[in-house]
Amino acid sequence: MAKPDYNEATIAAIATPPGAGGIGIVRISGGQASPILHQIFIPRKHPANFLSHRLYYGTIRDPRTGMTVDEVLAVYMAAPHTYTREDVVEIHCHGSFIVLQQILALILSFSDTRPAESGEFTKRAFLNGRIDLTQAEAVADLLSAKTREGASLAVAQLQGGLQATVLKIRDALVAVRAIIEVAIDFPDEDVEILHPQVMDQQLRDEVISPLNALLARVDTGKLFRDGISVVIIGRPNVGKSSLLNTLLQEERSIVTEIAGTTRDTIEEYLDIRGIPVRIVDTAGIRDTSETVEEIGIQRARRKLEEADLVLLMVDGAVGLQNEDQRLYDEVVGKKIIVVVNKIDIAPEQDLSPWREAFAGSPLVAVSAKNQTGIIDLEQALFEMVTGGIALEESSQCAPNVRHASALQRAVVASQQVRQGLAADLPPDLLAIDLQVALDHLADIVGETTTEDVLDRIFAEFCIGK
Ligand SMILES: Nc1nc2c(ncn2[C@@H]2O[C@H](COP(=O)(O)OP(=O)(O)OP(=O)(O)O)[C@@H](O)[C@H]2O)c(=O)[nH]1
Ligand SMILES: [Mg+2]
Repeated sequence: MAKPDYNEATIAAIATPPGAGGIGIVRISGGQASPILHQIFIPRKHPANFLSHRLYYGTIRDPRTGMTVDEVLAVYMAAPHTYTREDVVEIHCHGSFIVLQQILALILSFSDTRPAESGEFTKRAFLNGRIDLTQAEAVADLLSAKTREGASLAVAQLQGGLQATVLKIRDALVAVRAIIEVAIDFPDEDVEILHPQVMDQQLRDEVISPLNALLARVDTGKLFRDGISVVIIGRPNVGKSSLLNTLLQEERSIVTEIAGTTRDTIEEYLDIRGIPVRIVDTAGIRDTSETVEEIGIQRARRKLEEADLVLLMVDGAVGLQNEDQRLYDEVVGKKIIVVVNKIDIAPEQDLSPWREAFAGSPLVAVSAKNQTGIIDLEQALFEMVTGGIALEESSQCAPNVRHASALQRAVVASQQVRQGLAADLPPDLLAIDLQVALDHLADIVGETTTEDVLDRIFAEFCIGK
């Protein structure tokens, strides 16, 4: 991959989120960082030169008007021991959007300086070789993590967990390639250079099996990173909104004894044992001639289509209705948990009729009103989406979808090398498939990744990171 002329312009951006805050930070990276600091920052005590990685107290002043913009703390960090490996300056000012904008505008008024694109600081860290692509992706994952577990996965990857695993597999492939290259260079050698069984075993144990182990963790990664969408459906008045409120521990949805209370879909976010869950309360489904209610029911059905998991709620107090059965038949094929609600006033505590009606789906009895059975419900949900594997057991490496497709291709190519060995193919043909496998691994860490893929990855970042 050719390195673009990234180091030409100095970039600057506000690194803290919009809105008022105690402190706001403007960040500069590139060759102009230090000269700009010298021109706009007046330290309280005048050092001849800023020492690297020291915080200085002073004011930001517009050199053309002499106007003071803010009292700040400023730090100059000399390359290469910085986030981007370029000279970096950070100005910590008061967290006022106006002040931040003024300081940024002042910086951008210097020549060879431009606003940073989204993720551009991290992109420079990657292009300048401080981090690999999996680590750059981990930065984005960390910033958007919705649960502690999601964040811990991202941190492990940021610290090179995935990179180290991939590079170890690559070393094993390189070792196999070295033997094949000797065989190519000395075709007439009497001694047998290729030991097909040994190489086959090496490929199986040190390449394909660890690649498959990584692939097995893709779903776990996706689950804890992206989360799932859960929809509560059921007849009117069974207690769907009450369940939403209980799960959220807040009176989010309106609850009344009138059937048809919820008209629109209501979406909220939950953390269920580390899984980010988007939960949707819907209008009770029934035949109705009422226009607003009918639109609400259509929306409920649409949400149902997008859902990863359905909580089908039934009313334990009134018993099984034909409509419950019809709804179940409608969603069958999806991940379903049947929630028997109002167990506190159910005439019958025996759940077997319900189990019979909804055989094949886990069933939990709750009282949304009294908040009982909720832990069981969360447990059933967790088991259904994780298959019961906790995050710790599934290790700290969790490839994303981009990694997964490269890993998959590397497995296919490595299998082809094994088949070639079995068929006694000449070493130069074996070398071709080996190279394909190596290229896919290089793609994961970002050595051969194309510009448009990089652009897509960094476009997902926020400005200032
Ligand atoms: N005894 C008892 N009553 C409950 C329970 N859950 C809900 N209710 C009551 O049932 C009625 C309907 O509750 P909602 O949560 O509004 O039901 P819904 O399914 O959202 O109803 P719609 O929005 O009309 O579809 C209210 O009077 C609740 O207080 C429960 O676990 N036990
Ligand atoms: Mg409701």
